[in-house]
Amino acid sequence: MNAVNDLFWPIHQAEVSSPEWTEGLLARVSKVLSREPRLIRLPDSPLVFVGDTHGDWEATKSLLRKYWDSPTTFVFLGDYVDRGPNQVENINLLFELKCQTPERLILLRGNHETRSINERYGFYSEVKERVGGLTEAYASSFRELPLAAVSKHQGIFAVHGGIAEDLDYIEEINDLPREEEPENTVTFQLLWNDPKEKIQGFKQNCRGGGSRLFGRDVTEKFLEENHLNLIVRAHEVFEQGYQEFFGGLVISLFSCRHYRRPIEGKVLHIDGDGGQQLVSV
Ligand SMILES: [Mn+2]
Repeated sequence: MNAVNDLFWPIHQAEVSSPEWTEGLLARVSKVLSREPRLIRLPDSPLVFVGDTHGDWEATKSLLRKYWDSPTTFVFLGDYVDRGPNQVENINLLFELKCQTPERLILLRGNHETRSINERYGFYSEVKERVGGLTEAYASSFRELPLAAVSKHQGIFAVHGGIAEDLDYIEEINDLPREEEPENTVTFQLLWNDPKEKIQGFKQNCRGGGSRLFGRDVTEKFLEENHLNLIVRAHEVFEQGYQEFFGGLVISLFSCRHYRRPIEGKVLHIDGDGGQQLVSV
């Protein structure tokens, strides 16, 4: 296995943000991602789940360094770009590592890995300024990102937003189309939905666009029918970096440390015996 410093070497070079290098990287990663199913089956190794990073590549690097030398599989829950200080570095670093070690690093899609959102929240301005006209190439690579992951061994379902109204069994995720703009309602809701205490079923979400809030009853039903016991998701800012819902059936993570205000970013480490530990970034 490569030492982590070797893996980081290209990202320290000025040319990492050159249009030529980035263009090649995006072509390589698209090919790697296109071979992955929409629903990733996680290995029985220890796992570390990472919430939104939004351009906080210092957080990303520090996490990779912390767990790289242990046999840990990294599951990033999406939202790598927009808003933060080093968006191109953050996504390019993760994409380079994905190409080099595809099994160790699972990169799920967040709602920010979408053209219409990148046009509004800063990523495309950074891309145009730093790496030229590669917005189309980023959009094509984002289309290939898997939508969810499952650890049958640990009973964990991982997704950026949450469960979706018309999704009964997780295997159905493998039939969802690869779309640059998530128009399929199940795909959209996997990327956009939020858990909410004290509601029943699915309700309208103020995020709009067809996104929904989901309550405890539908969460319990989903977990039971899929023989799972925990949903790990991201997508919402919490100052302490995480929030539990429904008595611990859902854990929400936020792993970047500046998001309009300082945040204590957290990740969730699951050891081989299922022990859960929330760790500061
Ligand atoms: Mn999000």
